[in-house]
Amino acid sequence: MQDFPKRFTITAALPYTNGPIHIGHLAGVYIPADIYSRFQRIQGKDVLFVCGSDEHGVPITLKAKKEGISPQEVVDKYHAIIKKSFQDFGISFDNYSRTTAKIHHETASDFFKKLNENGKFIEEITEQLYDTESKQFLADRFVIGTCPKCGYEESYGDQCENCGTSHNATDLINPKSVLSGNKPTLKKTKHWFLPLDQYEGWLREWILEGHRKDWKTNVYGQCKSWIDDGLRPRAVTRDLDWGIPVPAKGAEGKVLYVWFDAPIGYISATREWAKLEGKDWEPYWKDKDTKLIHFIGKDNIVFHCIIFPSMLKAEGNYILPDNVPANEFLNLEGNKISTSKNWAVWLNDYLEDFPNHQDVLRYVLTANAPETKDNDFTWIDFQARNNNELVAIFGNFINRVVVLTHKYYKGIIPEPSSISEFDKRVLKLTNIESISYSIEHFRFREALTTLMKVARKGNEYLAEEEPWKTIKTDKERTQTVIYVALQIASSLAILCEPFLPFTSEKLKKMLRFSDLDSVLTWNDIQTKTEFLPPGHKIGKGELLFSKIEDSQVQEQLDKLEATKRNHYFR
Ligand code: B3M
Ligand code: ZN
Repeated sequence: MQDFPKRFTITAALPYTNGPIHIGHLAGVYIPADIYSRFQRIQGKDVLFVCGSDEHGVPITLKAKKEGISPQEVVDKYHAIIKKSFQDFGISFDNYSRTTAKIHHETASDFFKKLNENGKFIEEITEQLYDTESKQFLADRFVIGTCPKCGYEESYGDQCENCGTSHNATDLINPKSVLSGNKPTLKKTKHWFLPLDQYEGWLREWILEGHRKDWKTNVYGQCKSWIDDGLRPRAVTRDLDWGIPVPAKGAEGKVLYVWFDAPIGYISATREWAKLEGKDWEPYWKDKDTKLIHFIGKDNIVFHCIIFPSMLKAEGNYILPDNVPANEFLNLEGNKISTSKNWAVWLNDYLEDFPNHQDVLRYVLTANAPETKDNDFTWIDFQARNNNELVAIFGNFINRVVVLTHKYYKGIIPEPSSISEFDKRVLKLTNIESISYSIEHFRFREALTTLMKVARKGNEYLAEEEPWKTIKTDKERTQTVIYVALQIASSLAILCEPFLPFTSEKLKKMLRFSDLDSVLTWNDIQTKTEFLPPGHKIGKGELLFSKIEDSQVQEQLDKLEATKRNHYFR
């Protein structure tokens, strides 16, 4: 086994706690992160996979205002819903924390203090946008205006959702208060700035020279464009009352910018986990033998590739991300997913309509993942992939093997007579190197396609060998064929774990892996061709997947139509 890296710290973007999560979140961030984490774990790597709720920032405040409740009530409500959705879908976090946790407030405060004490900030009184009617400074999502880089007219104060650029609110052309609709005035206030311009040379070397080959082209390209445009100091404090109080003199009434505290949330989640587990958190963030990987959506690239690494660099003791495999966006039935327009498939709703169908969604979202470009989720495609791939190929193959084993051999693996060259080739077809390679390079769609090829081969093998016919004419050959097919079924049980954990679990139970002398691992697939020995008894078959009917698809389409009538064209 490889020695490097010694361990993995894998993070998935902290979701804003202002609503439940939807398929776009799952497809872009959490499924890829989970596949990667599960894959590294089953290879015996030391993996820490963390996430948590992002509970500060303007989106929360706005939601609280809208619902007439306090920000704390908002985050308590959605933290519980989001946490449950992740559990329901088998996202295997080692810790799911939250940024209102005490340990996070301490960690983020200490981080700020250290940078402040070491002179890493510029303190400056500048003019900021102010809403005289609401008596409030306007930063981040409190203000929209035209993006100075791309001309998009609804850019937020801190970031343009269209081109991904991050800017200062005062850079917006024609700014407008989200609270009153008024044109803001300017008012003087003091803030702490991280002088990103001082990190430009270093960023250029670290990213543009150091990661030209291994970072995804979309990620690399965005970083290059921002660095080439020139970086400027960015305020890391805000005049708001919801957030982590700025631990400095003269900072009363100010809080840390949400994008300053949120990524530190990865560190707090690690510390919280270590405390619970009685472990040391520091190697996961400070040891050079640790690979740090951030899974995010494309709108978070600037924060994870430029700002957070600059903060880590300023602190001085931390490792930097080895890779930031950001995905593009998933659309729904041809339109951009939108929380405010309710144009989404919410995970909690999905499970009500499709109970126990977690793996189906995981499958479809991986097969259709927006890895290199935006992609579209449609219910017709969902149904087709379930019925034509999961049911007709994977499920059908497993079902046939299990049923035939029971029918001909009372569920006991038969002794193969002679294994032909053809059988040997079939047994070698698990393509594990190729699946591993794809996962290691964050190409999860490709990995899943290869996995399905194994199931397809299994199906074809049975169709060609026709054991249901040979049982009458050639008993010995039939034994070999069923034996070989059972080995393929076993390798599928292991190989599908990162992608379809619930199916893997069911299949392992069906094949009674727990009765084997030793635990089968991912690496066994590489080195062995026999996983279930002759004489091993398997359990009763149960259907892994079931057909999705036209009426179920229609129901979902009707729901979306209703949403369109209610919100979309308003
Ligand atoms: N909450 C943005 C988002 O949900 C933000 C991610 C934080 S990761 C440190 O898109
Ligand atoms: Zn823009």
